[in-house]
Amino acid sequence: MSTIDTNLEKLSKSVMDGDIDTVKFLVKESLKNGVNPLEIVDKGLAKGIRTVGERYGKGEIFLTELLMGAEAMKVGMEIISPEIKKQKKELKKVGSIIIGTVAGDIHDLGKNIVAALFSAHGFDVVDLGVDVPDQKFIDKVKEIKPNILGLSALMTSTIPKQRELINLLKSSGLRDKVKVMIGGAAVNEDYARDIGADGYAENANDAVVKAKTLVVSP
Ligand code: B12
Repeated sequence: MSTIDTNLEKLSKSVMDGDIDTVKFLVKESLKNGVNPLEIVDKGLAKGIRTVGERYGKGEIFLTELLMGAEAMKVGMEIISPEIKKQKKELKKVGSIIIGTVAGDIHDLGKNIVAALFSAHGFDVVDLGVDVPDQKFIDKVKEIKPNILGLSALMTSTIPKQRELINLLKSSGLRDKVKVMIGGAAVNEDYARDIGADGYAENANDAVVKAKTLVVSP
């Protein structure tokens, strides 16, 4: 295993341990070694938090440990997000997106990665944050007229909001004015099709690729 892979492995373990100082150190070290920021997220931070989630789901760890892991991931992301945004792939504006986590849901680690990558690829990004009330999404779509509305939801209890929002766009006369993309660990391609979303993506990279096709072929 190379030093880079060893560091990413250690990074993932540090997220699992909620060891913020080591996370900070290893993220900076990996960046210094020229590792792509997205690889640091994927093989280090996100891998760690996914394992924490699995253990929490199986009842192997407590909520405090889940919180500590999430905090460690957040601190790592605070260092990496500006680096992702720096990787501007295109100079001209590609399109615009409003993104947010639906009402009742405060998960934002993944949504923030998606937002950072959209920004790096030349999209204007308006991030409404977490626990966003339905009406706020609608008002912002009216105001900003983005190409895409991105809805993140991580829990089985909050994914119905994505369907509700699509219905609300319809009843507000906005459905044909904006493409809707959905994401989050609890949803998939079939669900996206079922609720009438225009796109689903499993990760930030796919999200940007998919969004670009939606913007060029409306
Ligand atoms: C970290 C975490 C937390 C953190 C959140 C911190 C934060 N700032 O986000 C904390 C500790 C606060 C938390 C709280 C809770 N959590 Co939590 N959490 C997680 C965990 C472990 C990881 C989520 C994560 O960040 N993943 C890493 C990122 C990189 O991946 P991602 O979010 O999937 O995002 C990627 C893709 O999905 C996609 N994507 C994401 N959004 C979007 C949007 C668009 C438009 C697109 C195109 C793509 C896209 O791209 C992203 C990047 O690749 C998950 C486990 C899991 N498997 O998801 C549980 C999990 C989601 N949580 C869960 C639960 C139950 C809770 C709590 C209710 C716990 C409690 N008892 O209080 C609370 C909920 C509070 C609330 N009202 O929202 C459950 C949900 C179960 C379910 N099926 O409903 C899970 C699955 C854990 C479990 N196994 O039980 N949680």
